[in-house]
Amino acid sequence: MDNKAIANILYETADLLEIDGQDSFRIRSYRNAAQAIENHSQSIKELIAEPKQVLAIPGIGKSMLRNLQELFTDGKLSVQAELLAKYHPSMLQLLKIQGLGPKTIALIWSAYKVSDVDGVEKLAREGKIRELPRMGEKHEAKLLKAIEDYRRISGRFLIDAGETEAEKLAEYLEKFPGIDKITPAGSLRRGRETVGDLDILVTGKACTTEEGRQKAIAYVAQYPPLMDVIASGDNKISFHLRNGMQVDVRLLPPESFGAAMQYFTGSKAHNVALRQRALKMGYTLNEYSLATLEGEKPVAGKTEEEIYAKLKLDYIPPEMRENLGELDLAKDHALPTLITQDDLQGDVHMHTVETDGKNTIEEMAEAAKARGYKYMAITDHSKNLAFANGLDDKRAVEHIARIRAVGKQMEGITIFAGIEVDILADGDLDLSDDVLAQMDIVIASVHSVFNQEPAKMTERLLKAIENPNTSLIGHPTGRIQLRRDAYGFDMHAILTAAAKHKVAMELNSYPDRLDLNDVHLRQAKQRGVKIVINTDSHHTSHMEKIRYGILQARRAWLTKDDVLNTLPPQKFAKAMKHAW
Ligand code: DGT
Ligand code: CA
Ligand code: CA
Ligand code: ZN
Repeated sequence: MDNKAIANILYETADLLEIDGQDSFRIRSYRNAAQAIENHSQSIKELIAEPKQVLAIPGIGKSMLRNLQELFTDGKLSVQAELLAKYHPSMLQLLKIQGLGPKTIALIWSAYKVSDVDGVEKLAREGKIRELPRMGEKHEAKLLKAIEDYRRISGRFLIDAGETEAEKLAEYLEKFPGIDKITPAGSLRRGRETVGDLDILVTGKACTTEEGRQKAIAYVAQYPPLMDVIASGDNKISFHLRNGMQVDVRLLPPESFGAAMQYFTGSKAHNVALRQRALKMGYTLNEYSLATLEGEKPVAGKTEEEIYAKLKLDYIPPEMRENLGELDLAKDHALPTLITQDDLQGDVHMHTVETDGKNTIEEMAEAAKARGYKYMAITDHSKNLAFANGLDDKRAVEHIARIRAVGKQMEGITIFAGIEVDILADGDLDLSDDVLAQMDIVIASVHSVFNQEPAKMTERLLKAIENPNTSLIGHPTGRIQLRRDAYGFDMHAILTAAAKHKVAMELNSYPDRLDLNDVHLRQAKQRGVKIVINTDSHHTSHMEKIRYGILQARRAWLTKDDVLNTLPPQKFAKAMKHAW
């Protein structure tokens, strides 16, 4: 459980206490603790063994400490569990609807005893919300719109949320005797930027008998974060987690595990093409095995590798399984060698306490070094981003000096001095040319005026690319997954200009950005545009998010050669000055 997860539970509990009409002092103590934990730079999980250190965090008193201790020993908070039992866990989803706060939810509950999204939607459609005190037709219409938005995005979750839930569930499943292998399949294994539901495959001795499976399924049904069971059968159980995510758990005998992995990893389009190939070769392929058409004699099924091999194909990495030509390449032994995390020699988009980051230059550099990077760059914001305390020319120059001084002292890693400079509405960069020219790396990004006409936005980005100081364009489309669409512009024109001026495009690995995405990365590669994979870390703990970027790069079939931060330090520095 990381700090963010703990903070979420405390925020939820505060909301539930408010719905329950408890005193404001108690509610505030939960919100304050949540905020303090969210922003605390050390992990509570590690601190919890030292109660004094936890108590030293402002906003955390003795009773909150007891809550945290309970959270780590029992995996839940009894205060929250009791409230959820009283109001039903579906209340947590209601709280996620924009503009529907604890006060209104409490009103709805006291009048109608309804605590779920479907129920509230029905009330609104029947005109029953407007009858509540201080509510009117306008509120009702707004609420319906908010429910619609919630439905539209709540069907999918960010890849890191999917991964976290899969890991938590695996930890729980591992404890069941006779289960010894637990693997996520589906879109999560293919590294898609968002996941619909989780597909978890389980095998072991317990999965080989009906009795064993029934016991295992009963165990899964006791999983604490489970909200409701959707369906349960002989070798499968589907359920919702309290956050609304659907999970399908399937129990397989070991001899079918590879076939099931192949089938449930998908994608559906890849599977259809693979099955056609199997049929042509005289086999049938399903989730249990690859078998001869005649006599149905299994010839492979224990591992995915043996299935692809029997079909005379090289092993296809999950990220490539979208039926975009990968089968032909596998047949001709021509699959690309996809980039891996180990190929990266540096991460060059990071913020520090000087603007809106949480750690110092030294702390970020130490963390980058600990990851084994040969180089890294500090790229704080420029003044246009006032709420982030962005740098003006003078502070930017002072900051470079500080970055270079730290670089001199540290051994084993090169620290580049850079900036993430705003691309202003007219395409000018936010700092003067001679300051930008002193930088090793200039990341130019759009952070404001997102709603320009596409033609205007294209012009704006072209101007930034043509600026001789620009090394790369940061998070080029500006989308925030499940929240904000990309701003409109002519991607083709931008990529063509980037190739011409040798300006790189960023693949920002932050899970809610993943920008450029897999589709755009493929277009960039086709036009010879080079990519830089970064994390945009605002905290040392963010650097591990690089793996989500790597997954997208692999989905776009990128190799080491397509990505500039696989180069050694000197060559990389030249590439940031348009020489590659
Ligand atoms: P998602 O959950 O929307 O993010 O995407 P997936 O790919 O995880 O899709 P899901 O959960 O519906 O199914 C998991 C995998 O099971 C899918 O990638 C391929 C396989 N599968 C599901 N339905 C079919 C089907 O009708 N035919 C075939 N051949 N495979 C299927
Ligand atoms: Ca799925
Ligand atoms: Ca599924
Ligand atoms: Zn940015």
